Amino acid sequence: MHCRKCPRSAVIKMPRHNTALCKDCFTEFVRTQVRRAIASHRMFTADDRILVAVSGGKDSLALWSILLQLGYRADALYVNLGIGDYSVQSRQKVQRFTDTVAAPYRVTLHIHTIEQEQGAGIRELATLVRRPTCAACGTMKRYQFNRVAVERDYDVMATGHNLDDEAARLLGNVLHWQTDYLDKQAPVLPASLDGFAKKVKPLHRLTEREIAAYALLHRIDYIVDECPMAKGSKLLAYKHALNQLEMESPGTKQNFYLQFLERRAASPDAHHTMAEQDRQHLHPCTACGQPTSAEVCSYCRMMARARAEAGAPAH
Ligand code: Q46
Ligand code: ZN
Repeated sequence: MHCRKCPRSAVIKMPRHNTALCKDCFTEFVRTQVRRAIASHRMFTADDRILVAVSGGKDSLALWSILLQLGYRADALYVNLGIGDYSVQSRQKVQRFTDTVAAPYRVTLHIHTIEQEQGAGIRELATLVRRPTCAACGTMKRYQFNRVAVERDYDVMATGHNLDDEAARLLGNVLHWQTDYLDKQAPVLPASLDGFAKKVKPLHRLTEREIAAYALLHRIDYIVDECPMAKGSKLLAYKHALNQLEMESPGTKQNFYLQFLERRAASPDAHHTMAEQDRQHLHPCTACGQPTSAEVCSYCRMMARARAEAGAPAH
């Protein structure tokens, strides 16, 4: 099988683009998709300081590596969730990547360890506050990423969400007509008010398979196992369903998600409305100062409940 762009041998077949590419042409394809995402959604510029949320998985490490190679100033934050062996291994992968691939760029890796600061891992914390682990984890990660981005003065926070993640989330939101979530599902969430970091998803045009191939071809050593708490999640079921459709009809995922974005962008004042809504509904949490629509943010409520349940004095 030959590369469709040059005489070399192809290393990957890409049915959704009806093509096959060699390592160099595929690398260029991946970088072009990222550049396109950054430019068309005005995610950041070469002067901006970016904080990449890394988990040790292929998406976030590939994202960090691509941004550095494209010449962006990108540091990273790793939140250690304290989930047994999974967290031990993912922490090692992140550290190794920082010490090897990222080292020449003189980056900073920030680490937040939940067990150290909260006295328990995310599973124990979730049990204490009687919430599903992934819900508690989502609240925790959102809070810590936003806090570090704002406190350390980063211009923007980047996550490794890919096309499969976004299409699966869109499918879930559509199936349940979660219109509030649909409004918020964008590759860019603006820093609508003080205390809120701008959030971007530069990999949203690339599939999970393409990113895995990129990581493999560029010898990015990542944790292959999913977080054990992801087992049985709805999102995985939606991804599976979309993969079935994609096999039958290549391009389905991309059409579904990218056309959703195009249609929404065509509706007047889409982003303005989102920022405006935030300004109207959000104000500083009375406990920590981060933006929230309630008096006290969900993170502070969760931690207050954990302290109460553990019998420690709330503060
Ligand atoms: S890390 Fe956290 Fe995910 Fe693990 S506990 Fe659930 S939400 S599955 S992206
Ligand atoms: Zn708070």
